[in-house]
Amino acid sequence: MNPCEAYLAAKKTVIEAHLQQLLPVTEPAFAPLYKAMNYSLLAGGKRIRPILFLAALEALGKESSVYMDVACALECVHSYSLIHDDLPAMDNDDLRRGKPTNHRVFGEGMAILAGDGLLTFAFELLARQRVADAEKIGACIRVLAHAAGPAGMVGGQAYDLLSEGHGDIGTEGLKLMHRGKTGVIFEAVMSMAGILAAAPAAVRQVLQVYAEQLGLTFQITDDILDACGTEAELGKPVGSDVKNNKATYVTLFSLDKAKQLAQESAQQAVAAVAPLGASARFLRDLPEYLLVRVK
Ligand code: GRG
Repeated sequence: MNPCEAYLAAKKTVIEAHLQQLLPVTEPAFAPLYKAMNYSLLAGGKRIRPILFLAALEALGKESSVYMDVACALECVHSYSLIHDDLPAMDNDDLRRGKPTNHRVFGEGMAILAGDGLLTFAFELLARQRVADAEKIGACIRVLAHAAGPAGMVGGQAYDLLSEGHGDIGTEGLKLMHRGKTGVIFEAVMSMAGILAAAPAAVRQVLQVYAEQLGLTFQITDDILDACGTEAELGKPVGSDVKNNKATYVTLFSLDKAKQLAQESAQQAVAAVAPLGASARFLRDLPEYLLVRVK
């Protein structure tokens, strides 16, 4: 295991330990809802958003372990988005992370509510933490709400929904959709770390550029994996983009060009965090790790 993989594994373990105890059943009558929420929240996944958040804090010289609630709020938002994305009215998927999707296990109504519950609970987690002062956490709440909402993830998802079956949204349309669905949350993650660490403007700009380029690497490699990966590797059906006539970096460009673009964005992400020095080692190693998955 190289240092990047070791860091990912160690952080995934602490994040999952924290997630385990976040949503205990306090009202027996609501137990089915909590079961559905915990089913998706604890179903594995890379935990890349909370890991990035903790790594950014550490790169800025901060103790990250005190911000576990904030880190896990990011994963709650992510879990909600996956539950809703899999619904019959959206992608209508049966498998996620190698397990039946939430609505396949608990029914459509409960899956919608599990997503609603996780999204709302994420903001409760942020609002009730007592580590950061009110001004900083207020700023984090604004950043995450903006990124997850209509100007960000929900907007990107709506654009995706409306463009379904039209593989012809063009490069600009593809960028808009990907940035909305994925990129802005990566940007919010890094921005929140910058806020909590009280980083100077120049450092926040470094984090912003890193997030943009890493988000791009992540999106392009995800498109490549959908075209070339296996269901066993990814825990979800592959080839769905082509099947649904969805525009991707592979369909709009070519496999080779997509790989080249992923390489370029990864290089730019690495270059962006160079000024942060040794404490940013994981942030520097991560883009290459994402690329290895599609080599
Ligand atoms: C329903 C409002 C709403 C939004 C859904 C995030 C999203 C928007 C949809 C998920 C579908 C998808 C493939 C989006 C592209 C981003 C992406 C690769 C998500 C999967 O994230 P990973 O790879 O998943 O981090 P794991 O399973 O590792 O947590």
